[in-house]
Amino acid sequence: MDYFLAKCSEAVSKYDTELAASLAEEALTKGVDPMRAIEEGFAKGLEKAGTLWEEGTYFLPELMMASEAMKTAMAILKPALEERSLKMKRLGKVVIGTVEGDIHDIGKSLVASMLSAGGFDVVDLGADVSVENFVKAATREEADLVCMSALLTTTMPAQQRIIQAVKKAKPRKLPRTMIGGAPTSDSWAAEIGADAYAPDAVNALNVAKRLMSS
Ligand code: B12
Repeated sequence: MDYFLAKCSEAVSKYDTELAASLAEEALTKGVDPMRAIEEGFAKGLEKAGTLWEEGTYFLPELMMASEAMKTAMAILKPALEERSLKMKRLGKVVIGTVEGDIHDIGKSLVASMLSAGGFDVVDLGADVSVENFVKAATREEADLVCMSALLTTTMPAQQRIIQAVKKAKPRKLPRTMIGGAPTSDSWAAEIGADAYAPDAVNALNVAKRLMSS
């Protein structure tokens, strides 16, 4: 298993999209937990590609190709995650997106998949989502929870603007709010009035469940 997960990681870090796709298919036929294949396999490869980029070994095109390999694998595994979700008790409705000015969507998509696999109905707004579109979707969907991802220090303040705008819009049902993304933290959540922060997809599901029951 560890060898298989290491191969998944390497396919992404060496930006081999074809191999990543065939390993994702293999994970399905072998019955590997799709979330495990993503978190302990493919995502580790992206982390490695990120480190190589930070060191100056990789350039942006290589990092983008590694991201594509990761996304291809995730797309193949997604139906298996959704199938698992259908069997679960519904926990609430989530609106999720990456904030405006920020195109990093891999972590956000992972959180969306995890929440969906855990029994939430998830409306994924994508990346670079304006404050206005977050508010519109939260109101339209009567969301229980609004989740905001930011990967850049320069885009973190948009999380605060969204929280304020959602409150100001006074939707019929005021949703709870959860933030995440590498530069964010518990203390940032407290500072901007978010109900919660989670460091990764697994914790995001646990925290979201807790928010729904409190
Ligand atoms: C892949 C990547 C890219 C890809 C993105 C592809 C895509 N479609 O997403 C590309 C190449 C396009 C890219 C572009 C840029 N990037 Co970039 N990128 C990364 C990298 C290497 C990995 C991010 C990633 O996907 N990680 C894997 C996922 C699974 O992890 P994650 O995103 O952290 O998500 C997890 C948690 O944070 C959490 N989480 C995430 N969202 C949410 C939301 C909620 C609600 C919750 C609860 C939890 C949660 O759960 C996730 C799963 O466990 C990071 C470095 C790093 N180590 O983070 C830099 C990084 C984020 N990028 C960086 C930069 C500077 C840029 C660019 C400005 C570069 C440039 N000069 O053009 C542009 C930005 C463009 C823009 N306007 O957004 C910097 C940001 C620095 C900063 N602090 O501001 C980083 C940190 C690299 C660095 N050290 O310099 N990037």
